[in-house]
Amino acid sequence: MVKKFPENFWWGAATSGPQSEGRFNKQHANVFDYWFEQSPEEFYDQIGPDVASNFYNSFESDLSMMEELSFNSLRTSIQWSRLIDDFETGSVNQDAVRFYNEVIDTMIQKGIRPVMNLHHFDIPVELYHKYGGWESKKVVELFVLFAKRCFELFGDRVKDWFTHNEPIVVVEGGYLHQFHYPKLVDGKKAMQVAYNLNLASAKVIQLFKEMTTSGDSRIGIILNLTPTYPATNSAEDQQAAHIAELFTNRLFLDPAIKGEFPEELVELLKENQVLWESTKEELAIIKQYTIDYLGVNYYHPHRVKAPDISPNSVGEWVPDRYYDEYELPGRRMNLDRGWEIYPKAIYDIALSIKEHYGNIAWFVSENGMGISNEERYQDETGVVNDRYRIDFMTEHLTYLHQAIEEGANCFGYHLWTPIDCWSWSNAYKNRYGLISNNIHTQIKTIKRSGYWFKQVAKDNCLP
Ligand code: BGP
Repeated sequence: MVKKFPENFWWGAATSGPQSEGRFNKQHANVFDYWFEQSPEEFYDQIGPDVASNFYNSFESDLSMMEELSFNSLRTSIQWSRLIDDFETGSVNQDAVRFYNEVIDTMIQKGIRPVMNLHHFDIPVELYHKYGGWESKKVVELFVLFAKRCFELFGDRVKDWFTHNEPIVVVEGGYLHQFHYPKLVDGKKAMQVAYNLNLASAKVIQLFKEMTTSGDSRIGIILNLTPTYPATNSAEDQQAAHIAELFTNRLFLDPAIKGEFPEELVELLKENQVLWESTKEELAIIKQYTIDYLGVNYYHPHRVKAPDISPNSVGEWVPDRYYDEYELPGRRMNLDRGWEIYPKAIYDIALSIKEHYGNIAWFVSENGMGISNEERYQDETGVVNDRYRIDFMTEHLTYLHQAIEEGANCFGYHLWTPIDCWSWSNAYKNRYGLISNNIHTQIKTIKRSGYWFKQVAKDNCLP
């Protein structure tokens, strides 16, 4: 059977400012720029974000390659630390305005819909040092000011906006598991950061609604959803999965779509004295200003079992005390990234959005496979023969197609990522692109998966 996708389906890919642009002409450092300056040895091969994939200098030819691959849309982000000169007044940097204007205009000229995100793990480090970053409500206000500048400057041409990418990663990486700056383990701070990120998103949506008069502009949030599967059907394992689901997915999904935090989660945080500080006025904003549509990043499932040690044990309170990770015997793994490959989860996500979240419009905003040493798969002409990535996309898209046939309201698929790019502390270890990037010469070459993607996007159909 031919697997045709809905009309006007978004075909394209996602990247972010901090991972693609490079630090050229950037006045301020974000937390990752700073972390690399302080401790380059903590980054794979000691490669930092200085050049990234050189998008700042080569966006025209990069976008031409994406046009060649039949992209009709591309998501990237505007860097707060590039656009704004003075965070308190919101004065803008003219070079950055010129750069983002040119990028947006070039995308439109090439028939590539610009999809813009505002925060992709890249808070300016100055705001961390001065105010404690996302722990502070002052920073929430400054983020709204940054968003205001973005809407004023680019809102005439950019119709698709997102407030955050994967905010739970800021919480987990920065405040629970130490893989993002500031690398703390502090449950109380983590929960305040989670609340403030939700508040920031709602406040930006409020501003957007006040500023936008035309009906064709939309705003949402991008969440990485990791469906949680219990190891067994025992009541204990199911309860562990239920709590994991509250923390990893519903902490952001419920306020974004339903305008409120799950009651059970709030109770649990209260009992443990780690509930965030909120006001009635803020909660009213979160209630009223929910998203128009949702971006879902999906990479891997989450499998859990009841914890070996009692959740009531002493020590720093962290959400992980309610569940242990569980390795399903025989699971398929991408060993390079250490993530399980489980395409059916994309179907489960789609049906869960349909059943529990009012079938809100959504798209796959990231999905992808990071592989190291891809040079080993180059053929004699230098093209990376990445059959595994084609299989990966085929399997995920097949499940997505099935869900759409069953009524899922999904309007697009973006792969992570168009061109191999810099990836946080893993730097250039794992490659995800449809286009390879030689990091020494910055020469870019379409991979076999790129040609495959081109055909799929053109036909709006799986082969
Ligand atoms: C997502 C992020 C991206 C990207 C991707 C790949 O979580 O939104 O920025 O990095 O994951 O993951 P990684 O780079 O960690 O391999």
